[in-house]
Amino acid sequence: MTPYGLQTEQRTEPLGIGARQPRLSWKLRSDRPGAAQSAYRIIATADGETVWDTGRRESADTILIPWQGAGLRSATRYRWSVEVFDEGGTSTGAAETWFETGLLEPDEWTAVWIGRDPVALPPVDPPTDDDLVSPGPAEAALHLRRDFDVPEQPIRARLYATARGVYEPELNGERVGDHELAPGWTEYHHRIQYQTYDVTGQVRAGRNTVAATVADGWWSGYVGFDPRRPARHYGDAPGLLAQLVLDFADGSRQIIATADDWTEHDGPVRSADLMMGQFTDGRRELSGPRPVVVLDTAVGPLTAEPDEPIRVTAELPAVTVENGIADFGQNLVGRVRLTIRNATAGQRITLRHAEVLNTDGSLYLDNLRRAAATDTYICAGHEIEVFEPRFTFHGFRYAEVTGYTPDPAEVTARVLHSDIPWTGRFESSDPTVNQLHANIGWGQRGNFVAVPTDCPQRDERLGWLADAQVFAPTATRNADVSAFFARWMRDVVDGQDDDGAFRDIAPIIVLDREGAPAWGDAGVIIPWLLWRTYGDRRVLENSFDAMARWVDHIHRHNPDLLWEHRTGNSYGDWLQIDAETPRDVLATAYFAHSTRIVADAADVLGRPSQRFRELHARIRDAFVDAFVADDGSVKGGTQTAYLLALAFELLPADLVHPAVDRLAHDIESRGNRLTTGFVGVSLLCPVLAEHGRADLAYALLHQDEYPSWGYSIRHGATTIWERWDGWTEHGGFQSAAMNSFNHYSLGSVGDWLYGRVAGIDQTPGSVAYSELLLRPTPDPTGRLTWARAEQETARGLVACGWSIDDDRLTVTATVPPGSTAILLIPTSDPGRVHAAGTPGVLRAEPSAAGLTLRLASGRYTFTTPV
Ligand code: RAM
Repeated sequence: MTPYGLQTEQRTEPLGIGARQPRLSWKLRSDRPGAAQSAYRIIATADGETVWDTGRRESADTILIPWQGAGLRSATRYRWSVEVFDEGGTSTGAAETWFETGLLEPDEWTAVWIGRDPVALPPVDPPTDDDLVSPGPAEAALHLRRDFDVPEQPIRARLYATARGVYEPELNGERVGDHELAPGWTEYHHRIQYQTYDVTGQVRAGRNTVAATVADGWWSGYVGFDPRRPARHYGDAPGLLAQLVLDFADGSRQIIATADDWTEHDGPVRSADLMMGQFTDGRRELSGPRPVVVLDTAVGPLTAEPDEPIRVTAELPAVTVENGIADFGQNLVGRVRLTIRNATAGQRITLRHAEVLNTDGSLYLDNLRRAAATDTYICAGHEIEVFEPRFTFHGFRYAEVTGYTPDPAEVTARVLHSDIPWTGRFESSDPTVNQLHANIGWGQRGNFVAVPTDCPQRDERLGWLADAQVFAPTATRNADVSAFFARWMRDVVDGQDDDGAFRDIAPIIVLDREGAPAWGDAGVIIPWLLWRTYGDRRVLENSFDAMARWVDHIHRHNPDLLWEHRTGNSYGDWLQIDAETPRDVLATAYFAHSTRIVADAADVLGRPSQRFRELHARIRDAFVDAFVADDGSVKGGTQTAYLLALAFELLPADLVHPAVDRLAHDIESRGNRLTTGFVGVSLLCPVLAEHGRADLAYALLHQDEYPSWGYSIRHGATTIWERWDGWTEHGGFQSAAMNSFNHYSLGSVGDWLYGRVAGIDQTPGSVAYSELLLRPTPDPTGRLTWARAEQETARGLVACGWSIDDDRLTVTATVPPGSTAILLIPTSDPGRVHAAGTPGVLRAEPSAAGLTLRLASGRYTFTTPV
């Protein structure tokens, strides 16, 4: 049994953390059935000295163990190792890793914010209106720099930096780090993240130059659908804060920090905006120098970046370039890199981006609304020049290149997103189901850009809460989103208003109103999900008061327990198909759901839960009294009305079956078609499968008539569409006013692909997959003949899958050390499963549904007649 995947604060080897009591985790692997950790020993060192030694601790814990060593020092590299002891008490392996602290004390920042003096900006050579695609007075990106001398090469050099805007640092003309669009987007009024870069190899003896280019980004550019750039959302102009710390062999230290002795310039980047695009004049040298202005003396609410930054994670070469349009074969998020040969100086090349094409082969741009998504490059006239905009991003599959005819091999799409470690894999025998899974994954990549966004292409790209909460369970399957969501939860909590209302979006810009049912509820649902999935108690603790305040807020304004008042901009089951679920039904169901979660969270945290338990029981009663008839029908009668009542366990036991039958009848009477919108769809297949109708869940999965996932795939979708009818044979494109082809919400079925099709889930009381519930579900329609999934969970690798071959069912399962599993093998002949005597099988119980096995950790294969 060996430890691997060591993490500090849910990250691998993080540079520059801010936590004073970081939490340490490791995973375990073993081929031996029943392997489990009985004890561990952590030893941590800094500068060669031991700062923490737990000794041998009798404990099975492997997740998020809080630091209890010596108080952490700033800017210090800590190494730690863990040795693990198996269930027999034998030491079986060790592994080591490191983390490094950032600047832990605010007074360690000597840097001040600097920016451009608007008066000093010479009126020469501003871009003409014709040059600029963005309306409004876009300004050239700031270039800020300072020369400095060092006597010798430092033994250690770190750059701590951030921007109001988005920035890219440089040392001696070379790029520093691999962050994109740093510092990302947070609720800037509460917090701006700084980044830490190891630049030891980039500083040399003698003269050096530290510099950064800063563009508007989320700080002062266009964000959301409010074209307010001139008014700016956070501040008038971008700025930089940077501190380069050099340590020399003799123990001395030199600090070069942003101050009034830096200079300001503008260079090739004439304008850059996340929505509008970037205009670069390759002919331009740096202007200036001009003096900088100190923006203000306060350092501001800085925090260390707690999760992985945005990075370029993949490159996709163009599949074809026809009529000037490059097709990358995949709707993605990022930007184009173009290699240009033998251009003339002043030659103008324009790139426009689109997700889909019109029938005449031209770019379909209407759905971008005000996002110009256009990059322009004026060539310098070199033999070879490479253009890639750095301070913008687009959602696109196609890029139209005008002004130059590129070689397809020299047009590349560079994919960028928050670099959440990819941890999941799902595969099946059906290419359409695999394509659906791929589309869901691409939707996740493209919309996890600093915050979880609704869409990446139009003038919106906001952190919509409902989208995030319906998709979050799927997101946790595909990737380790623990640190990503924990960070965003701070924005959600910071956004809560004085009355206790969460909002529709976080960070808050453009919309400043109370959250709607299923939207605001994300503030309760996501911390609970992070606890359940990752065992992250801290995020639950940090969110709990806000969670309780949300439920109290709804209760206070709805004393009769039906959530009818203060529902914000109640969106209902957003983008459903001709099946309006009554808003009070949806809202009250969510009120009950959130209240129960708050009660459960209170129990976990050892806080009083009784008040919430009672409230939950009363909301349930009120729901049934108001909306449920004696025959099991639920007001509105929509699929989503039934799904909410069933998923949130609001119905009396005797009405569950009648309600399931009504739900099934509605689906069947439409020819196995769904009507669900964002809210209902996340519950659809899971509820059907849970209530014995896996046949219908699979029928919906395989449906390829409108509306269905299969329909979009049959029409070429490579991401999940915002709307079932984004494009239809009967109606063409939906209204361009709201028609994204890359929205993850309707992709929330991904959770069910892992959870039920392949079969990886956990029992209700399990935390971080401590007790697996493995329920591989062969396809009653017969279309799938096998499916399997793998997930790198917080404890280690979990896998489950099944295949049917010649009337024999084979089920495979992997249970990591420290976990146990309940595996349900669906067979009519439980007696013929060769399970007895298999090492690791703790118990076997036949039932009508098949054979239930209780398993210790290990790898298993079982075969049985179907
Ligand atoms: C749209 C967004 C988002 C949704 C809201 C209600 O504008 O794209 O997906 O949550 O509306």
